[in-house]
Amino acid sequence: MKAGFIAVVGRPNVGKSTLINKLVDEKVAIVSNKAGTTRENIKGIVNVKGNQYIFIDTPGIHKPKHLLGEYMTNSAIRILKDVDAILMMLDGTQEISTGDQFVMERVLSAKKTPRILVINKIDKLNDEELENKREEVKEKLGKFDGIVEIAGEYGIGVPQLLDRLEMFLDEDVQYYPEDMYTDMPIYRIMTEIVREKILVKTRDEIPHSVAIEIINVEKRDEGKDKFNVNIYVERDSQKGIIIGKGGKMLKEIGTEARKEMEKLLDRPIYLELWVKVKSDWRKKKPFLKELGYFDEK
Ligand SMILES: Nc1nc2c(ncn2[C@@H]2O[C@H](COP(=O)(O)OP(=O)(O)OP(=O)(O)O)[C@@H](O)[C@H]2O)c(=O)[nH]1
Ligand SMILES: [Mg+2]
Repeated sequence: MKAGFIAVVGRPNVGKSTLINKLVDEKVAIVSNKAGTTRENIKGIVNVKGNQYIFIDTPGIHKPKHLLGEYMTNSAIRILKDVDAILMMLDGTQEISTGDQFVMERVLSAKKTPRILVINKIDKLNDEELENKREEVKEKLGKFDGIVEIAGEYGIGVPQLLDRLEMFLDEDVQYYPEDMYTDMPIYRIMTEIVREKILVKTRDEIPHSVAIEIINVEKRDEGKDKFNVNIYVERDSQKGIIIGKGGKMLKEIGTEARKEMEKLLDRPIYLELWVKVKSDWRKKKPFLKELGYFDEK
């Protein structure tokens, strides 16, 4: 078997996690239309034609405003030197920004790592727009070992991407068993599911101010296991928004999250959600560590 590690990096919201899920054909990473969805590195393992591709989804690289943001951006940058190839992703529907150029500088500084530029969301571009994008890439970005055009959400260009990456894999190795598609612990995936429901249903600063923690699991021989889960927000006003009028919002979040968790676990569960205020938790290292954010992944 041939195998290798491939980092997927880019600005927030360009579609990194969507591509990883498509490649793995499982939902390993949560996705939303809000920038800053992914908070840590997540492996998505793909086995095809005797090749093992270990993709590493990373948080969108941005200028951090707090300790959590610093951890997020550093998680992406830290692994660039340790992988066999880097995919730097652009949102093809947007002009190349200083944010993209900042990502590129980081990618170029991992001098020895091969790098492929991925233009994503081409489903939204016509031929002329795509041609203009190619020109813009030539003008504004540095040298890459290849350019691949995809629409990750629809799988367009994905087989070609895998073919393009084959040459970067190492011979005669296999890093993970063939039935393993991620290194995310199942409880971590469960907390991410709750976070995704909140991300999708709320706006403004709420999505960024939320953290999820499983506090306790009551195992019951007869009947369903009960998961007690805390939703942390930074202020009282945010608590009110998450709970909603008469508890409506929290109920919706709970129902949607539970259904997805049950699918993941393949059994019915009870899910009890509690909303707690932890002021400025994104700036507090001990609490971030408790949430698992300062592990080297
Ligand atoms: N039209 C179109 N939209 C896409 C495509 N891929 C992703 N998207 C959308 O882009 C948005 C962001 O997707 P994510 O996968 O969460 O982006 P990300 O790069 O992981 O974002 P962060 O985790 O915040 O860094 C979502 O609304 C996706 O549905 C695509 O190929 N075509
Ligand atoms: Mg993401």
